[in-house]
Amino acid sequence: MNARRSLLLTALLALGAAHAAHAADPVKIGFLVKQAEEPWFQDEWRFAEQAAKEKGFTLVKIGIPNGEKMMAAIDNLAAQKAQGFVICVPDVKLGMAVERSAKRHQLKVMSVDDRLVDGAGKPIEAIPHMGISAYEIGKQVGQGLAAEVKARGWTMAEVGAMRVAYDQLPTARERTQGALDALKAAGLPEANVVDAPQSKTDTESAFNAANIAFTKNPKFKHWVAFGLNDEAVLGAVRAGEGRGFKQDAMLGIGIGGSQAALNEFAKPAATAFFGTVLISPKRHGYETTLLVYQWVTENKAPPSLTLTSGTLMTRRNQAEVRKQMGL
Ligand code: FCA
Repeated sequence: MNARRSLLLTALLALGAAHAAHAADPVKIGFLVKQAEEPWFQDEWRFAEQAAKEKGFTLVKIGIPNGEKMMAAIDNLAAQKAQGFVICVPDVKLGMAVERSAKRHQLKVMSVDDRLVDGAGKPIEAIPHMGISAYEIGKQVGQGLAAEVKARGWTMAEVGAMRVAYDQLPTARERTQGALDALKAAGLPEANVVDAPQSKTDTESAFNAANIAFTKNPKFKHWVAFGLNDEAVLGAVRAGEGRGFKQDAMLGIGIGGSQAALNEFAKPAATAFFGTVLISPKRHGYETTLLVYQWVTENKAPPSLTLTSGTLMTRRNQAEVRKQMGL
């Protein structure tokens, strides 16, 4: 009995020592994003830095535009003795690879914005996630467009609805579905929906996609445009301008509300970029990083799923809305 007890004690002491040694390592947390040049991700990084500064840990920011760079970045974090990371992957189908690599390196991982899926396309529940309430936010986009269509006295039958689409990404599909459902509920005929599939989630790809869609659908007098983010809608708006659809003939509402949208609102004359649903880079950057920090230092795992909300922001009410959101 005694021998067994002392053995147990030794084991406990050893465990404690190992834990203490671990706790003494400086905390290092990675923040990996798929599109480092996009203002939304720049904002997430900025807020993640704020968490690092407050808590006194090191933040390692790495851009991961493809799977190869992503795998190298995770290995790199492990080699630097990081303990965990937040990730927005270049392709959600890389989910299993992320999970395996994190496990192998004993790194805590949490996803942000784009939820990882397994081989069957199901969300990987074991990886905590913070994303936006995509469908609801999409609905806000659609309702905002419908309200402005009405305010301008346009007839829905004459309005083409351009869905800048990136359907391989579930959150993107849900966002545009929400917008479509709201527009249809407001009287948009199904036949007026025009898909403009983009090959990447940036402005240039959206511009190219929208140009093709305009060419194929010359019959509409007015246009509304929506997509997964501000870049998608900006691409459509720029393409519209090239076709003679300026702000009096076209309306777009994006999702994001970071610098890309603000630059557009700052132009002296209004463009067809009517508004955006402002989402919170602070929650997605600061809060996720803090959650991983607490996971590393207190062994407290983040909630498995957090969905954040948004607020419609237009050129008119931008200052007020940003203030309300603490930006
Ligand atoms: C996705 C989009 C980004 C941003 C984020 C919240 O990752 O690609 O533009 O909208 O969700």
